[in-house]
Amino acid sequence: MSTSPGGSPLRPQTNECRLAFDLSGVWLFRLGEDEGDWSGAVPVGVPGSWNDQVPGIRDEFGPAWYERRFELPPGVLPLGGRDAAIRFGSVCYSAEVWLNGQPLGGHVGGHLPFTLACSDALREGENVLVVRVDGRLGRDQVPPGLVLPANTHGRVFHPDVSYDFFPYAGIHRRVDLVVTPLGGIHDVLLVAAADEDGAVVSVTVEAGEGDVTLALDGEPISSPHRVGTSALWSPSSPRLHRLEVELRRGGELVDRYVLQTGIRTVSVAGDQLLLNGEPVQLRGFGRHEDFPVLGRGTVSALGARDLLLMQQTGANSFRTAHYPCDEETLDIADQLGLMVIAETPAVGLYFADDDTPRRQEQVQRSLAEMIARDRNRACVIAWSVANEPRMNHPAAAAALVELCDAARALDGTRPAGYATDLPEAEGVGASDVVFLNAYPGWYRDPGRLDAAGPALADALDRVYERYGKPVVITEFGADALPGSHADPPAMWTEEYQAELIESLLRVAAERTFVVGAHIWAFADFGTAQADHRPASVNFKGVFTRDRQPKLAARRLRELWQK
Ligand code: GCB
Repeated sequence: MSTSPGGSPLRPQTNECRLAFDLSGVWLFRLGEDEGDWSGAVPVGVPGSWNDQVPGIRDEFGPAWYERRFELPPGVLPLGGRDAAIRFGSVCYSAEVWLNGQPLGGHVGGHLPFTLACSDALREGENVLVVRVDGRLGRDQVPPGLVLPANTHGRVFHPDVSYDFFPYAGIHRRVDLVVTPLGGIHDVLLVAAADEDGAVVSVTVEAGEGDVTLALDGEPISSPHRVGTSALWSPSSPRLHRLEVELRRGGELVDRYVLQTGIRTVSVAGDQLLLNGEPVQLRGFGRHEDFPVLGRGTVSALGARDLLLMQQTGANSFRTAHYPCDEETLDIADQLGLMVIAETPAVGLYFADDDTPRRQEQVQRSLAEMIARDRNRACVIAWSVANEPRMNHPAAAAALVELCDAARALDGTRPAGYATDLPEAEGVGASDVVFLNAYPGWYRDPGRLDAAGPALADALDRVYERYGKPVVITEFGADALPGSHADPPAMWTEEYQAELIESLLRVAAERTFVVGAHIWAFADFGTAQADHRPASVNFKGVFTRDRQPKLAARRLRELWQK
């Protein structure tokens, strides 16, 4: 896992004991193998990918150098009984970091936070933070790039990725200087067990020496603690609570951490998915983090727009395809009551080369980092350990079973599984809920709106017959070029997309074991170049890349709002 002062996975926050000082803003940027001279550097925005921000370097993946100069807020130095660290929300793909010339360490893998201790490097006056970011593709990476054709889904992209989104590089999320008390609160875990009268909440705190006290919404509590049904989190009542943890030594307050969270349970019973013991149906989308200019850089305005549009459309859930999403987006999901399937960055896995062991180790690390980050999230109701792994190798099934087992070992309170386009392959039974990706009427029987429904029905019934488990259709859909129309509907038009989605949703609704349907995708998104991706965009969005509705969005509103 990430290096940090004591390795705490807690998200930074500011209160009388802790400081999170946002270093986002304008940084200096240059491409180059070595740090060299900064005279040719240009200003760039962080968070943000560099590819669509700096003209002319779309297909450059580094190494690149970032620099940020900052002065400390008052009272940071001398640190005294405190530790300082720099926390990065996500750097794609790997990072090495220096503060005032001192190496702090690094991290491999995007979409997840890492924290590097920097107490000895901080100084009064100007501090110089330098980050080397390497976004070059590689077969030992997750997701893998430069994959030989035998190990891909048969599509050729430039740049050479085997997955269907642009491999944006850069500092993609917030960067914070974090100051925390030495021997303070290291981790907090809240687990709920629901029954007819509400839930029993157990809070586990890992902290240095001293007395730990808990308060829920301002009232002192001890663990375990009972709450009534009205306290539970659900899409119709996304109640959030404020859990305050305090650590005192000799009566003195040493540390305080506030966890804003919902209380709810998720389980699988027979062919149903239960939230707080009640069957629940997921309606929603797969969502990429993608926007013009920003690339994969996250801003909370976009997270808010997306999730509010989802809710307005009548959706109650989404999958963070194909990597863990930004923490602020999860804050918004918690507040709106949207249920989230959180996915690792493991898209395009295959098992046929010497790089496989290193790649799998990286998946395991990302899975552990994602669960450490998100396990207190009410909105996160399931883990997806991978998307569409290639299953044509004898080692594949065991590797997927191992990943699902690892997710359950790290967090026994949520179902785990992986999204598959090969539901008959060995290993699919390792999923608690079968996550099925299927493209009838598009990749299969293209242009055949009449054939799509029966094909999906057949696929679903076979999956259920084989596994007897609940099924979420994690992907289905069609590309629609915005403004493109045809009567009768034809592929790539808004009519075709809307008709296909409507007919497949009908097939899903006829089956009680289908506990969810997520349309691919929420919005159009940037891809690498390919003959099936006009203008390097995947047009399966129900909203355009700038978040305007296509016909399908309006149709969904009618269907889902009922
Ligand atoms: C899939 C992939 C997704 C693609 C989608 C498509 O099966 O999981 O990453 O974007 O198909 O549109 O081809």
